[in-house]
Amino acid sequence: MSGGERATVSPLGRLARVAVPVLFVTVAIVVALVVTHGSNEPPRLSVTSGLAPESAELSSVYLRIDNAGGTDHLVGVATDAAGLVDLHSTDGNLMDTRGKLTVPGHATLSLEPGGAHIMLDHLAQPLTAGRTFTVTLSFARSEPITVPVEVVSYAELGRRLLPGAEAGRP
Ligand SMILES: [Cu+2]
Repeated sequence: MSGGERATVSPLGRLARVAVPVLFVTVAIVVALVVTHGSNEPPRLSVTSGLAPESAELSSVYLRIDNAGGTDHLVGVATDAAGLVDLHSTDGNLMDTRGKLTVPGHATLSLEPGGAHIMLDHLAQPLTAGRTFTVTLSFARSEPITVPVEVVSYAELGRRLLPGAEAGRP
């Protein structure tokens, strides 16, 4: 009998069981919104000039995006040099087309051999060493940025992007 009474929950108790978690969730959401908004500082991007290996058909663009502000996303790339431009990530030999690449806040996004890169297909004309063209990068938050890209031989690309390997450092 007394056991049955202990199992009985009063209407107020039932309300508390529902209201307390709802209150906690509500507070958590509000705190999350305030924190998110508080850290929502504008991105401050600067982009290095790019390098592209010479090719008659298919090439890549490597460059570095430095961000002295809040997070942004690289959402598109345009160039007259190619009919098809994509953002790719590389996992081993696998290239995946990506819709966007995150540019972390107060950090650098490096597009480099073996990692994420801009893929150029259906080249308007063969890319020969010494040529330059431009790419325009579009971002979710920042204004578009146009930078020059220099076409170099694969050997030169290695020297410029992998100086450690060239110098024989461990
Ligand atoms: Cu690719």
